[in-house]
Amino acid sequence: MALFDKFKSGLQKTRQVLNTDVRDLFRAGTILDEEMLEEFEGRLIRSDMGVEAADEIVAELRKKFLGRTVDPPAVAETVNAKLRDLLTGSAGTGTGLAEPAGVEEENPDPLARLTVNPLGPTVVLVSGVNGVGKTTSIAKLAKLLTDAGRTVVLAAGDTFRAAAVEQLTTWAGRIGCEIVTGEMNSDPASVAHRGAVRAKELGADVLILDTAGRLQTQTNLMNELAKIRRVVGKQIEGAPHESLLVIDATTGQNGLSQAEKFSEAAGCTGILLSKLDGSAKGGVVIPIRRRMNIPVKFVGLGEGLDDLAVFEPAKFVRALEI
Ligand SMILES: Nc1nc2c(ncn2[C@@H]2O[C@H](COP(=O)(O)OP(=O)(O)O)[C@@H](O)[C@H]2O)c(=O)[nH]1
Ligand SMILES: [Mg+2]
Repeated sequence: MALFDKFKSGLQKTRQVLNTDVRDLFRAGTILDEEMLEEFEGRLIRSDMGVEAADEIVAELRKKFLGRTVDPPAVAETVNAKLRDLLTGSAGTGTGLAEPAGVEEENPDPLARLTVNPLGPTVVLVSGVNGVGKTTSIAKLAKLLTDAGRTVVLAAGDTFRAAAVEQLTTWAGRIGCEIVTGEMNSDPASVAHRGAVRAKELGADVLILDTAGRLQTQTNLMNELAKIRRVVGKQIEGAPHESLLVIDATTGQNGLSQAEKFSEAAGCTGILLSKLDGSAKGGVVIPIRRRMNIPVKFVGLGEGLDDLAVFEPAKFVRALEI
């Protein structure tokens, strides 16, 4: 399936919520009233786009259409335009993040989405809480990079879970990339260290470090993450160049405060939003953009190896269009 179609089907539930609601609520020929707007706002909020964004969309509809005869395509277009604005415009915290706004390519180079080390392997540290999809997403990212002609080394730094190491080893075999593993319960920093050494030996483009799940309140585990950073930084100048925080889209807004704190504690530079497929909470991309100081760089669209896409706001909005 083409990437865009995957994107579209991944966002089907979110789109359905928006689409059905516009048609249900704003029927052709009726007069658009305050009650309709309130009902619509409630439904927007349920897509987890956040109260502020929902407010803005509804305010726009009120300004343009209140008390007038409903023209459903005009209503839909206003909602779409506002969504586009919220994701690609200067809305929100306005951090001036280097997000490709209007440019669209079928298959953008995944490496270009990372903060690249021009002098050697680019080191990507992946962290987040338990079960959000770190290990799976790492395999998918390795596949995406390999498909784009890059050489990748994986370091299986979740030494707590045998299953995580086995899982990643199997995927590495399928992708055809190297993997460095350690003994169960060994120091993940030593696995990261050996990964960095191996990546340099091979002249690899990218080293991706898996880590065990943790909460930002678990001081010893957060210190462990800091140690991993120090250790790879000694091997490779400036490493980790990219620190990706994995957020599970199905947790929607609930996961967000937690992610904000985690991101600050771990010095994250990008978000990988997993499990966007089948979640009706795709709207969560909007509050992520508003509240977090870092961009969404990749999105997970399923459990398979090919189910990861480079995140581009313009494409996201187009996939969401109602
Ligand atoms: N539907 C869906 N499931 C995913 C996605 N990413 C990961 N998963 C599933 O989430 C579960 C936990 O994934 P895992 O990578 O082990 O999480 P980790 O504990 O953060 O490493 C597994 O069942 C994965 O198949 C995704 O993008 N979509
Ligand atoms: Mg894992």
